[in-house]
Amino acid sequence: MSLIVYGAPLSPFVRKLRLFLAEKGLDYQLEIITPFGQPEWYRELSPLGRIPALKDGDFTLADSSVICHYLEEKHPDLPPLYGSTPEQRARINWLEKYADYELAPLTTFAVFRNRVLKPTMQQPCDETAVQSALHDKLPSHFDYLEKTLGSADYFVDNQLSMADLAISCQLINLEHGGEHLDSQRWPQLANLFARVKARPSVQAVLPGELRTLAKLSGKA
Ligand SMILES: N[C@@H](CCC(=O)N[C@@H](CS)C(=O)NCC(=O)O)C(=O)O
Repeated sequence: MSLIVYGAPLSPFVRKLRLFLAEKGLDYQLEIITPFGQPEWYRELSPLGRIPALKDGDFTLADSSVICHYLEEKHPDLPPLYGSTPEQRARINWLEKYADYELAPLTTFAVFRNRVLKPTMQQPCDETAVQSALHDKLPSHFDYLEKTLGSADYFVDNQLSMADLAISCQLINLEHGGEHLDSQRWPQLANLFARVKARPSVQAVLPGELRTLAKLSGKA
């Protein structure tokens, strides 16, 4: 039976799961659930009401990282995205957590939410919070990531992993919020982001996201 992903395309956590599935070559159906005004039954799948959630036959699960770890273990025959040694796994888990818990509050919940989502809900954009995220908080995270990446093509042992996908997913929401990573200041990170964005897995979802974004902002 095919997998069902519940969520909405502009969420970085839903995107992370979709990229993971595409990179693994696993088929799935996307069933749209937005973060707001979810049906009551959705709480059975995602007790905190967050997206994404997954249905695999009778088995259901919430949280992008938990879901991806589950799928990684369930399909040991497919190319690993969480590394193949304890050291690689630990580095990848660290960087995924870094993206989800350090970058996301800034790129997604400050920049993207204020610039894109709030106006669609007739709420004012808190531009002070956006500017603070951009100028006071994000630069030190980008400095750390630039240094960690060094001259490698990918974050962990120079192979595509969840670390690259999770960080790129946050950078996509930054772009959806109308901002770009400064490639003069963080050239390695910008190159990695361009490399990940060019992958077929990302190209399969990004045009649809851009169309949704244009509709939300009244440009389509
Ligand atoms: N740790 C969760 C975070 C998921 C998350 O925060 N999703 C947001 C949308 S981007 C959401 O559903 N927010 C609704 C809420 O918190 O009520 C994961 O990785 O799946």
